[in-house]
Amino acid sequence: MIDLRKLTDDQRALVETVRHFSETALVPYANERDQQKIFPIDVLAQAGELGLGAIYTSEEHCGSGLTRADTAIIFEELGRGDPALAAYISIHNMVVWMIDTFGNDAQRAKWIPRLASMHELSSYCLTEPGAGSDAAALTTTARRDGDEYVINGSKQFISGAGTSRVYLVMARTGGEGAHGVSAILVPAESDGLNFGVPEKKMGWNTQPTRAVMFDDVRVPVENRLGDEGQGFSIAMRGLNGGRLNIAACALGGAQWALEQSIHHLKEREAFGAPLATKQALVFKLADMETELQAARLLLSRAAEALDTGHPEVATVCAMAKRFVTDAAFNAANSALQLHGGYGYLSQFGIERVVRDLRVHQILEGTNEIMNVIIGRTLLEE
Ligand code: FAD
Ligand code: 2MC
Repeated sequence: MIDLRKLTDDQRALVETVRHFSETALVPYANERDQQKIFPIDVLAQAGELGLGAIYTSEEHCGSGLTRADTAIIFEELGRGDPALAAYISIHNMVVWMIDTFGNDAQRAKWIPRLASMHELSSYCLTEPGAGSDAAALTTTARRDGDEYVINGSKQFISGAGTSRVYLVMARTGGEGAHGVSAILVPAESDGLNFGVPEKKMGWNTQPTRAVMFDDVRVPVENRLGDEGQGFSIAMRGLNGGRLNIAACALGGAQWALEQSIHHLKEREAFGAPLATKQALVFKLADMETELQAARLLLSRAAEALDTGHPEVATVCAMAKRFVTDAAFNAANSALQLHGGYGYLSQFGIERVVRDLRVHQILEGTNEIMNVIIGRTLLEE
């Protein structure tokens, strides 16, 4: 659990507000939303009213202007309530921050107020059917035609697709490799923009995942963020923070599963005494708590690296993403074991958290790719 004593007064107030939202608007409904595959956009609008649509976007441009350290705390609290929905809020925040950081005044004025309120939603479109981990191999093209780009190709696994009002699309405007990519905002109403059927998934059922197809989609050149060729770098810089948020959501889910396990071991009796009298089981709780505390420390160190512009920020964020999401999944899986057969039943919510957390080891860069990034830094001269 986040140690409230270590927080500033402002951070403590923030945690209390977000915790209340998480406990009232997310926890009680997470199981049903998972089972019915409900993406609760009304709840997202409530989150927007609390300032959760543009958490680390500057206040000057309608954001909440919070630090990445504050953001990690917020996503842990949201993740306690519903890791999958929290993760969608994280992806939306990543897009809004990218518009704020790399957009011009007109783009900020047009998009940020409506996205910050979460009455309108956004999606981040990097992955393609033929380019996942090797993202710089993407083949979706944006051909310049006068004052417009004509976009053709398809994106795979896009969170929020079909519901979002705007898609931030990484597309090829130049030659091969990372430097031929640009980041372009594509409004939902664009002609030629189509969506695949909602994917059937192991988890993350409280937000939709669909393919996005572009068939001669025309958007004005003014929809491009930054210069031509900067899109890959913009996408990666967005992901540094995104990886921390995704990790924080997983940490929150695991923390909730740990709390449920403590309660269960105290209440459940076997062999004439509560399970909490069995040292083997208490050792498991001790391991979970220790791993999660270590994860929280690494996460806060990486958030600080983003806040202070650490020169190796990409590597520090990769380490945190890898370690925290592995620790969180393992803790949630242990919680399932500690609950015995009840852990396997949907009504207790533990199996949902295990299913939801599994994908945090895969998306926003797989944990193997995080090791590629860390390994490269180790071998640099
Ligand atoms: P691959 O790249 O094919 O990898 C397959 C396996 O090979 C993995 O284990 C990988 O780690 C390993 N591997 C690949 N290369 C190496 C290497 N060099 N060294 C070692 N191991 C390697 N993408 C978006 O752009 N936007 C979204 O909103 C989004 N949401 C998603 C939501 C869900 C539910 C899912 C499942 C995915 C989402 N993604 C999204 C895509 C996600 O980022 C990719 O699935 C992920 O980056 C991995 O790409 P891939 O699936 O093509 O796997
Ligand atoms: N931060 C800042 N800049 C970065 C960066 C990072 N994390 N990663 C790469 N860059 C820059 C890099 O510095 C280089 O810039 P320059 O040439 O100007 O110096 C440029 O980007 C190209 O980088 P590389 O030369 O490292 O490119 P390469 O193709 O070798 O590998 C790799 C890049 C594997 C690290 C990248 O493709 C990657 O992160 N793959 C994982 C893909 C991914 O994370 N997908 C997530 C999709 S979103 C999602 O899942 C959601 C749920 C939203």
